Amino acid sequence: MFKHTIVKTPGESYINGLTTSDLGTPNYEKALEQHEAYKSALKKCGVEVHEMPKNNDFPDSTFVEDTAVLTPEFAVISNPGAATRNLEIIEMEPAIKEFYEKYYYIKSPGFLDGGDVLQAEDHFYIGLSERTNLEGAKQLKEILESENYKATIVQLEKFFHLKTGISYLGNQTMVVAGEFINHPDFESYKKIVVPAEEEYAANCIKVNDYVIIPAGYPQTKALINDAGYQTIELDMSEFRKLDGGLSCLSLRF
Ligand code: CIR
Repeated sequence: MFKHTIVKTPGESYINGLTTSDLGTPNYEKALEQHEAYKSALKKCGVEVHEMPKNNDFPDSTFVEDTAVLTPEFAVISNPGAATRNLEIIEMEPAIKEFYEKYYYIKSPGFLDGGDVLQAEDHFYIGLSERTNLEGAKQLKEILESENYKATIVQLEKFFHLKTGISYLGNQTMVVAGEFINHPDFESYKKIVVPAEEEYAANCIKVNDYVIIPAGYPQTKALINDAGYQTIELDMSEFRKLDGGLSCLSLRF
């Protein structure tokens, strides 16, 4: 069970954040409303929501997931791979230290975004992407193995971050899209296969008794419900415009 989450309010500069999508400029007011709804959904899932204040120096800093990897026993402060995001960790580090006594760091020349790290029970999958390099992935693998977790490094082909295309729902069940549908590293899991036209819905989060999914993906919702999970749908339009998904907006521990 998760007890805590950390989120960060988007600042007005959010509209200038990084993106590879052509979905247009986010509407700041709408992003704030969607962020409020996200916090309410987390609370419905029974977790405490610790909110960090906005920081307009870092347009993408509402995507807190990329700054750390958290386990029940220790925290790893990441070394985000985008130059404009790297210093987000300066504010995140003290926030995380309020909850953890044991922490590690990913250090240059290793780079790693938390969005490239997926935990399935005691096994972590670490994606190699535009943001996470082999050196960063190896550092994390070594940390995790020293703490008795398993770790597998996965080369991404098309997805932005590992978790853009795959989520873990517990009970050995993965939600998979695109290159992960038949990926050998995930062969042993039960799979909920996201149809190509609903690929964005592959980034969903299981928070205690609910799976939070993006609104507007009825086939994926039905598949997740049929597998026995209760869902909460959230409009994510303004975060999607900057390549963000549900997992990116919080650290859960
Ligand atoms: C970025 O390019 O870093 C942000 N615009 C989106 C980050 C999304 N984070 C995530 O998938 N974990």
